[in-house]
Amino acid sequence: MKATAIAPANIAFIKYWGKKDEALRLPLNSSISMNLSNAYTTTTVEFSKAFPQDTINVASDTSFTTFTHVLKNSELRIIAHLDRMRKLKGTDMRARVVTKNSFPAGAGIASSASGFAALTVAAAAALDLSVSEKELSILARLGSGSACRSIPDGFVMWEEGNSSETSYAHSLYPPGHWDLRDIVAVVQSKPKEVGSTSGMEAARTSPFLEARLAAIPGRIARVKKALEQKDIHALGNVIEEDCLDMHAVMQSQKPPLNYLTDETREIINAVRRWRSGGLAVCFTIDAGPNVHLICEGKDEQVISKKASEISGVQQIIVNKPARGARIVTEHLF
Ligand code: 2P0
Repeated sequence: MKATAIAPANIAFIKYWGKKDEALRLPLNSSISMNLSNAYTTTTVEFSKAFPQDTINVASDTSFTTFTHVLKNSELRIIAHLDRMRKLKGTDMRARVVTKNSFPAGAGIASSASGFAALTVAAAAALDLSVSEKELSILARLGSGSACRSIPDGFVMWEEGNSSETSYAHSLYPPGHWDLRDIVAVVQSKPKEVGSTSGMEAARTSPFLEARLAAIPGRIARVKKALEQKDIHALGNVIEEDCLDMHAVMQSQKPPLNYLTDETREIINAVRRWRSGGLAVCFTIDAGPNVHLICEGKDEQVISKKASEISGVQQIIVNKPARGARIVTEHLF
């Protein structure tokens, strides 16, 4: 009753910010993302009648560190997710979970998408549940919304739906469809003060929310067309528009939420300069100050070099489009 899964983080081209049902994690809008090859979580889950309680460990390269009280919230979310999986199987067996991220803790890359996708797939296999990709995506969504997008391969669309059964992600294109890059310019590695779950609870207090939601269907169509035609300029226009609108919503919420720093703005300005100079690159930013630079594979080296030369950029992580969550044979314990 032991299984291990690996799942990628993903970067959203059309963002998820705000829920129409907090408990079911039903989003206010559909979103589109790309799975990331160099930012993933590996998770081993074992269920046994012999375990008196659930134990959750985060593996680092040299040791296993049990979650401390600081991470109590994450631990409770993980146990609630194990409860969901147990209920499906009709068992009360406790679990041992060991999880490890490919990216350093606090690299500023959200780990809830890759984390809950890997946990879902590993737990389903360990319990020998027979579930489809769609059902895995729905289950992952209940753990963390964006995790549903880390289940299918490559370029992925999360259909908002209007019930738990209709809100799930599916692949638009496999990873090999378009040789894109997401070059993450890390400017801050400390954990964010306001997490996405609590941050987006106030989305409805922004006067700009309705305007953004009204624009989403048109943007979804534009991203789909840009992906189909592999048009980096069209893709860049729409993803920057949606990213800046999401941050306008965040900044006009009550209380306001500002994730952008001087370093973030400096990189945005640099991207605009590079583009004026003829480079095909655009930016997108999640709930944190780090900037994701989206470009085609042929421009990876020049853009990575330029980004690493900006003062304040501590680290560069280069990602290609990746497969979704999958079972692997090598266990963490
Ligand atoms: C996204 N984010 O679409 C957006 C962009 C953050 C900014 O999905 O409450 O951690 O667990 O469903 O999945 C982060 O949201 O929130 C997120 P929950 P989640 O990638």
